[in-house]
Amino acid sequence: MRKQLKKFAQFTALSSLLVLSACGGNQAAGDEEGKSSGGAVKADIGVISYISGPGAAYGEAITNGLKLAQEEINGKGEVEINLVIEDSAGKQDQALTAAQKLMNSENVTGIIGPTLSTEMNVVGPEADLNGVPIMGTSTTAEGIPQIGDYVFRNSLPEALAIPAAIDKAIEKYDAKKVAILYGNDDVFTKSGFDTMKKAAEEKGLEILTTETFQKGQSDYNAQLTKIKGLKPDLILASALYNEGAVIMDQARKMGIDVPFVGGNGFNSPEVINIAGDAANGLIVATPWYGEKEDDKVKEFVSKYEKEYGKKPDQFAAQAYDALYIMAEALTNAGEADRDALRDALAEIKGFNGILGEFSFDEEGDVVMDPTVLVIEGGAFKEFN
Ligand code: 1QQ
Repeated sequence: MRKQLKKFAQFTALSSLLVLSACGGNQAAGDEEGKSSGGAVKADIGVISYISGPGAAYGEAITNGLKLAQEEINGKGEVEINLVIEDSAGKQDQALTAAQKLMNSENVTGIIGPTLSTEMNVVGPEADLNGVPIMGTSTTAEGIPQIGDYVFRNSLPEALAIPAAIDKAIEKYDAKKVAILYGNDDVFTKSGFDTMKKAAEEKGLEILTTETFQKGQSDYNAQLTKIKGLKPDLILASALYNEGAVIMDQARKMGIDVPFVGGNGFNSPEVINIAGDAANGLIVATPWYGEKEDDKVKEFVSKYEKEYGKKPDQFAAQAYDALYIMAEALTNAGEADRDALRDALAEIKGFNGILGEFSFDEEGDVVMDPTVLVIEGGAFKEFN
């Protein structure tokens, strides 16, 4: 039970809270109670997002989802959230600087982000140490909520997504032999690899080869030539979209036409934008399916399209739900206080969002049933 209520219980957090309080407290701007004149809880929520650089489409979707949720939440009057958005450019050092700035701001009650697990691995421990609740909306590597009691996520872990996608691919293609390709310099892509290897072994698949690459790599000829020669039934690839799309493009150009199975990083429209038809045959599991027959989903999709001129992806949807979860926790906390928010977050159960029903488990992790999608004819479709 790592996420139990811990008011007055954790002395390290309490003492760092006192230090921060001594620097001016942590209530939202406005009056001393952290409430608006109408009695709504007022809070600044810091956001650390990947807004510039090669993975900027992730951060763009996330901030769009947050802003849409913010507008709706503030319109309802129970909570008044001010988003303080910082760009991390997908880099650990920049994410940490952003986090420090936000944590030092007396008005910031909680933080949403950062975008990458690689970033959360440095930011999470810092937030935990300072007693600032932090929630990733897209951090899916193993072990993120286990960083500490103040660290949460509402994103579908790779450990749930990848086995679901592999199962469907095996069923459909009677797959027996796979090749694995993964980025070995990123927390998320490495964790995705661990999950792929474990899932492949458990399902009795033969792993013909394991190939690696690095961020920003542009030539995958060596890895793909080897994979092609081994004739796998499937390629399991753990990549962010920027590298993943280029890998698929080069694979198809070399005549590799077998399906790819990817993790959360691949579930971005950017894969199709970059790779075009070469993206066909990519299978991913997702917590978000925009075609769902559900009034909340439909309303979100139509509002998002109207506001931003494109369909929301998984990253927008997860961020949208995340701010609603924060708002519900702030309402339940009844004040803009970091410890009270942490405790209220830990208690969220049966939250009904656009991703379906959501609860945190005892470790602040997510339990959800993903939908498996495949890219066909240049679009994500349900994979049956
Ligand atoms: C992680 C991810 C990425 C795909 C986020 C964009 O899941 O880094 O954990």
